[in-house]
Amino acid sequence: MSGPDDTSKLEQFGWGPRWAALAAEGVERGLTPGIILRHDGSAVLAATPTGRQHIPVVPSNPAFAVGDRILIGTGTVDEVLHRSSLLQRRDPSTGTGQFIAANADVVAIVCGLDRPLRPGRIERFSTLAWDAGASPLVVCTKCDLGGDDETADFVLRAESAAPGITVVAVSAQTGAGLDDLRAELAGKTAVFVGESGAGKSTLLNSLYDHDIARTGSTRTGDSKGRHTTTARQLFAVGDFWVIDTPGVREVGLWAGTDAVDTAFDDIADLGSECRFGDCTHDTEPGCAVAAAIANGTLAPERLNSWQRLRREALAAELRADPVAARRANRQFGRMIREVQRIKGQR
Ligand SMILES: Nc1nc2c(ncn2[C@@H]2O[C@H](COP(=O)(O)OP(=O)(O)OP(=O)(O)O)[C@@H](O)[C@H]2O)c(=O)[nH]1
Ligand SMILES: [Mg+2]
Ligand SMILES: [Zn+2]
Repeated sequence: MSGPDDTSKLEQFGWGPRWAALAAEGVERGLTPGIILRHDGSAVLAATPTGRQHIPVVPSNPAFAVGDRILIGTGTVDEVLHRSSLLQRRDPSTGTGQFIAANADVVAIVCGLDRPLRPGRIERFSTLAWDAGASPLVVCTKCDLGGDDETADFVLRAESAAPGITVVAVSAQTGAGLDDLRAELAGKTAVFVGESGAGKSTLLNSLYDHDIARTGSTRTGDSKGRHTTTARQLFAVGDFWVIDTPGVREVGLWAGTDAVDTAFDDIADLGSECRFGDCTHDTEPGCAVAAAIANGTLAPERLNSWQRLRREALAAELRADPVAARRANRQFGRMIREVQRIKGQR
């Protein structure tokens, strides 16, 4: 029998002891725990102990995102439980932060081999991931379309855009690399981001081994997608979870400068050797970054991206409310990055 205390329907979507503890006090007050599975703007679909429930979004609700663990009162979202991460981007229409997903451990940046690799997107999404308090992961998909050399070159270019970040090459069509990806995601929640048509939903379906998400063909000629996925949605896929998202045209930065430095830790490391502590690596004497570019160990594009993203992050920081939670998330991002670095040294 399933009653309000039976959380097995929630566990299926990643509910566990941590969430039960955070929800306990609210549940005692008679609130129902839930997980937001889908957000359609005016309503959300939530998993609850008694099954799925559509909940209208009303202006007095706290802001929430797919993946959020919530407490439901009389048909409305009363509370959002403290998040472990929150992925946001700058909303191109309002210029402020827009929630993409909550409580994801991994931001999987999906790049299709049928289109040019855009390092700028990888840099932007990994910055957003660190800012969110999640780890970036690059997934190069549609590898069946390229030969071994082409795939290796694509992966190499992805690695240069995201030094130190894991890059997995897969094909949803042949199944190549899927087990590597499953191993990366085991026990975690990943949010799939990337251009429309990159192959996010198809990849989700192949990982699940059944069609659970709708996919669409790309335009012939330029391989552009048709914005098939229209809402963010959380899926349970065996021993991990995936939040599929609609492809976005623009990845506006809504992140702190700390997150930029975490994504560009090659520059941050070099920067610690500059003569001036606040060196902008522009025209200052004794600049270790300029020296690395001169001797060919750092690509000049890397510095250009860092400068551009830092300016954008600074603007976002000035606009954003400096809520303590965001700061805490960034510190968490730095910490996991540090742990990964130590692991990489072993
Ligand atoms: N050859 C090949 N084609 C693929 C692969 N993965 C996806 N595709 C094709 O790429 C097209 C777009 O795939 P989708 O999964 O809908 O792309 P999406 O990233 O979810 O796009 P949006 O929902 O619009 O953001 C479809 O025609 C897929 O069949 C793959 O591994 N190999
Ligand atoms: Mg899709
Ligand atoms: Zn410098």
